[in-house]
Amino acid sequence: MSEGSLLKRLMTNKMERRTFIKWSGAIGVPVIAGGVGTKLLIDKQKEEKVASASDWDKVVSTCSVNNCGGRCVIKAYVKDGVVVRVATDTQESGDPSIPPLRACVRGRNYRNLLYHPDRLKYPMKRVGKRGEGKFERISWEEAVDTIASEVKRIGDTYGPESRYDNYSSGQCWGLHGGSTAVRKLLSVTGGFLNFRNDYSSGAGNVATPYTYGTNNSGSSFDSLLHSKYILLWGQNPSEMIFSTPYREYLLQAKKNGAKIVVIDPRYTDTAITYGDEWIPIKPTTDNAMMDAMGYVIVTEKLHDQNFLDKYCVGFDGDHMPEGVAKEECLKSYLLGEKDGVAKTPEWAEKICGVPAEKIREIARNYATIKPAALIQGWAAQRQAYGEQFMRGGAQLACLTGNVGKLGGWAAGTGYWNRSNIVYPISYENPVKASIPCFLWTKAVEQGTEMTAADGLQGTEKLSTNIKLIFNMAGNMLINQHADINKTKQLLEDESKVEFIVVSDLFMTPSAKYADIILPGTTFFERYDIGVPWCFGDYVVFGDKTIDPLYECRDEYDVFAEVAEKLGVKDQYTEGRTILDLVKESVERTRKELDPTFPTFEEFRKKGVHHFQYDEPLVGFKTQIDDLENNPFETPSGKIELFSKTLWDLNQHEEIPAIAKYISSWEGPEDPLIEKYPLQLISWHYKRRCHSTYDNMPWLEEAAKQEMWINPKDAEKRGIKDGDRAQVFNDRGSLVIDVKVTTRITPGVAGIPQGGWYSPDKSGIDQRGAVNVLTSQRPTPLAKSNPQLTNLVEVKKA
Ligand SMILES: Nc1nc2c(c(=O)[nH]1)N[C@H]1C(S)=C(S)[C@@H](COP(=O)(O)OP(=O)(O)OC[C@H]3O[C@@H](n4cnc5c(=O)[nH]c(N)nc54)[C@H](O)[C@@H]3O)O[C@H]1N2
Ligand SMILES: Nc1nc2c(c(=O)[nH]1)N[C@H]1C(S)=C(S)[C@@H](COP(=O)(O)OP(=O)(O)OC[C@H]3O[C@@H](n4cnc5c(=O)[nH]c(N)nc54)[C@H](O)[C@@H]3O)O[C@H]1N2
Ligand SMILES: [Mo]
Repeated sequence: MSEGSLLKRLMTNKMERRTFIKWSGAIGVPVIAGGVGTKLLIDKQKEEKVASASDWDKVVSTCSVNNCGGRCVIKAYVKDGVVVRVATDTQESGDPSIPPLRACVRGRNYRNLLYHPDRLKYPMKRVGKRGEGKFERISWEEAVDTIASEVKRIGDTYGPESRYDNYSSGQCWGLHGGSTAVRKLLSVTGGFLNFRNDYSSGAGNVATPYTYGTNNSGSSFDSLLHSKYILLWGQNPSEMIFSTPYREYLLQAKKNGAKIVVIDPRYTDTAITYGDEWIPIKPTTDNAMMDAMGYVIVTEKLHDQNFLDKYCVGFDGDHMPEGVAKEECLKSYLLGEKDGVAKTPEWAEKICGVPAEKIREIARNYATIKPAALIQGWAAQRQAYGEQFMRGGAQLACLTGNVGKLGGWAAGTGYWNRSNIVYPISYENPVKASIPCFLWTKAVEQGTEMTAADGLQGTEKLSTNIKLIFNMAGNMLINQHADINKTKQLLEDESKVEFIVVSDLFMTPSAKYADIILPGTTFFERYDIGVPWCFGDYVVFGDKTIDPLYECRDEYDVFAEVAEKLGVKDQYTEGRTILDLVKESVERTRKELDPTFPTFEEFRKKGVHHFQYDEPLVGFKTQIDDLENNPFETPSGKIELFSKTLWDLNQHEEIPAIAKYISSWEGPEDPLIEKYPLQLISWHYKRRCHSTYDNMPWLEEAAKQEMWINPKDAEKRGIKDGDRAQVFNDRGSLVIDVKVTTRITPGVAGIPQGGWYSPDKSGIDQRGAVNVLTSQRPTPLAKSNPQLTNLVEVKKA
């Protein structure tokens, strides 16, 4: 089928879903779309003829820039302008230092994304009440005109602080997503209210630097080949992709004989695949176990006193900052010298549920089997007191002297960048004010009342509440932010936010709250460069595989037209197209950063560029090797187990100077547990990237949207495996299928995050959109999202 006839059929809107699926499987290689069972698939494969090179015209290397930590190679097989097949990187180099950049189940689904019959096809404007979901097709001209006039009107009426680009991560690992584009536009037309931080590791991002002076703790994953003991604390790389090659290194580490222990309320795919042991724990209580491990390590004299003396502030009374009493030190806290509570394993067991003897064993192993890597996931810091979790892990790494050592790991949040390229779009926002990203709803409601205590920076007061929101490739307006019901009410009031622009590929729950919807392109339909997360030492070329379908357009180009209407096109584009941006990035990277970086054409042909590093990156090695010349970036120049800066905030109950267990609201010790007896967590599911791909039946088959609860909790409620259940608290209610399984700790319910909010007439969500149950109360220090701290009750639906 030629591109022309495909487009024609897609555009007539007459193609039924079934016809479409049939068609999309018609060329050469089997394609699986909605509702095809595995058995059927196998039978079908037998019948298919083997694909051969004559079935396609070219193979193009490209890359998604969604917000998952991996960045894999996608090979698109194109025939007559149609992507007929996708494959991935299968190159087995035999060199464990360069594992192949293989796509996961989501990556193998990308053709279903590109040709999904529900793609947004043209710009639309809202015609019903906001949130009602009624829209009318408009021309691009009207869309551009409306946006230009609203950007101007709202800026003129309320000032630039009224304009906001919401956190959104659907396109954030490339050069030119919608957010980058709109921020440039707003910058050259007066500015916009900034946000800081993210929803991923927000508490950790702020907390870890109080210990280490930076968030760049941790080491590159190839260093695990040297580890003898690996503690994956709330980390689940089998499902949650942090880095594409991570799992290969973990596997290799296991083969090398490293013992791997997983601490998680769920018996995860990671625990099954790599774990020698699974330690179930109650959510929000990790710091109790950490404290008890510290107690064991110190009382059994397994701690590295030399390391603590030389590199750290605050371990014992002899190493305290001036002006602070000796008994405020970490050791004194662990031994209970001041509060009378020794942080024994028996003390911790009552809180976190991990048997005291097991805590002892893990503490001893972690302190004696060296080098040992304690790697922390981020879910346990998406909790009410998430700051403590991140600093608590770092504290253990220091007690055992595992920092700065090959095969060790400094714990903490753990970023590091090994894939430096030049980002060609830069802008200077004339507005200096910024809010923590999680508090955007507060800035809509009470922006002018916000103060430094709410994390407002760059100004003492905001002159206005948020009045205009751009939400580019994100589902944060509704789905991914906490407390959906509260947010809905806020956005439905058209006198508050006066204008909302959403760009997306689908009519998501957030898109329904738009005033103007822009139909975006997928990565197949544009040029880009994909950059991996933490420690990824490569970049992937994002080749434009086909022209945009329907009337879909890149945000960069749309805002260029808006800029033209506002008379600032040159400032906005600086004369560059998207292709120019990619070329500029390549050329400037070669010139400014890495002369071995390929030329544009070479990069395009190779698809991937690996940066060369002679050895693994070991976090803080330079400081540990030579502290005098390389102090830590903390006020004292040392690792601050005790932070004088935090101490001086004088909020010791919720923001202590040393990391410690704080009994959490909506945790197991909150009296509210009488009414809502289950702790509800969510996790990042293998079948989605957040909410992205929730509408893909093929992936639903790979991993279904369902809630895990333990047989003990199910039995009490008369719930059987496969039943539908209602989950509720004071904030909301949802209905979801239940998986009854011993893979989750009793007292805990788990729902994979990212299901699309789908309320029935009475407002009860039918898809398991977990954020109808979550809270907007921020963490104390970072003002970040505690979206995993929730108490709920469950009943049979
Ligand atoms: N309860 C709970 N809530 C959470 C979390 C949790 O663990 N639990 N996790 C939080 C975290 S860590 C994060 S990062 C956020 C993520 O939240 P978001 O940043 O909102 O991420 P997504 O839900 O993936 O939304 C991305 C949107 O971009 C669209 N999109 C994808 N590709 C493109 C493209 O090329 N062009 C355009 N125009 N659109 C595109 C997708 O269709 C999707 O609607 O959620 C947070 N929310
Ligand atoms: N497949 C896939 N990969 C992704 C993403 C995705 O949506 N899908 N999203 C990406 C993004 S933006 C992010 S920020 C990261 C998220 O990375 P993380 O935040 O690390 O991932 P999660 O899956 O939320 O949580 C990891 C594990 O922590 C467990 N956990 C939950 N609460 C607690 C607790 O209180 N204590 C302990 N010890 N464990 C707990 C969960 O059961 C889960 O198995 O993943 C990235 N990778
Ligand atoms: Mo995230």
